[in-house]
Amino acid sequence: MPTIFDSFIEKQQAGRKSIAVLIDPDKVDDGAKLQHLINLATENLVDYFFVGGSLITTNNLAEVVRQIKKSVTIPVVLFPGNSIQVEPTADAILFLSLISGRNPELLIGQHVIAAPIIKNTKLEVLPTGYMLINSGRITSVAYVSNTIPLPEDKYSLAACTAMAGEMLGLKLMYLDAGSGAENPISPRMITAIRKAIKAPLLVGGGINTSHKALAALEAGADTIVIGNALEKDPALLTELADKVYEWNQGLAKK
Ligand code: 1GP
Repeated sequence: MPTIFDSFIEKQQAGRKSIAVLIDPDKVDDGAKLQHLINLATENLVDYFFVGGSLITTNNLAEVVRQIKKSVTIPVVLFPGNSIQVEPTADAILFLSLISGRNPELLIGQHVIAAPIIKNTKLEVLPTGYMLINSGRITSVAYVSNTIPLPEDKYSLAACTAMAGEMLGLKLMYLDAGSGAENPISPRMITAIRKAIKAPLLVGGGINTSHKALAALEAGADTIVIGNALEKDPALLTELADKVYEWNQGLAKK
């Protein structure tokens, strides 16, 4: 049976772009709101749900995963902010190493704590290089992770960071400007990293218009991750999905 990693590779090899909807359990305060988003994601043939956040205060991670899984077959991938965000009923976990930072806890420390717990689950482990790129102001993830994001105009530094992550065996690369970022990651930065590595490239943070989504795809992103904007305007998902669909049909202006 193909794994979730296989699905990233297959899409990448076919030149198909994908969408991941990020659900921050702290921001879905009621089941109806979450259900609306789940239904929209299904209608729009979204590829993945990512679930997690820098800080979860509501203790509802398991409930969010349960509600998604009972409604749809879209894979649920954990996007953990720390080692306690391991929910065995999800399908996979982004095993994130925060390679843009120099906080050993997020390079290897939390992983040691989480490894034996994950080992006892059926979660598919997706070794992922996680790179924070400066977006103009301090984001929650930069603050909570106690790391300095890569400067947004240091293309070579970012490319070498991604390259090193890939050489260390990381299978996916996730470039993040941080949830609700003022500015998404620039196309120039995405292209610099795209040229440096072969791994599927996930890009998120501050993508709140279809124009920004398309710019990220054109620059070389394989998967765009959308969270914050949908919490405010779930209907935006249809617009974004249309762009990805057009791209995948070869209709998008290049
Ligand atoms: C954040 O990349 C994700 O870690 C998504 O960002 O919430 O800004 O869409 P947004």
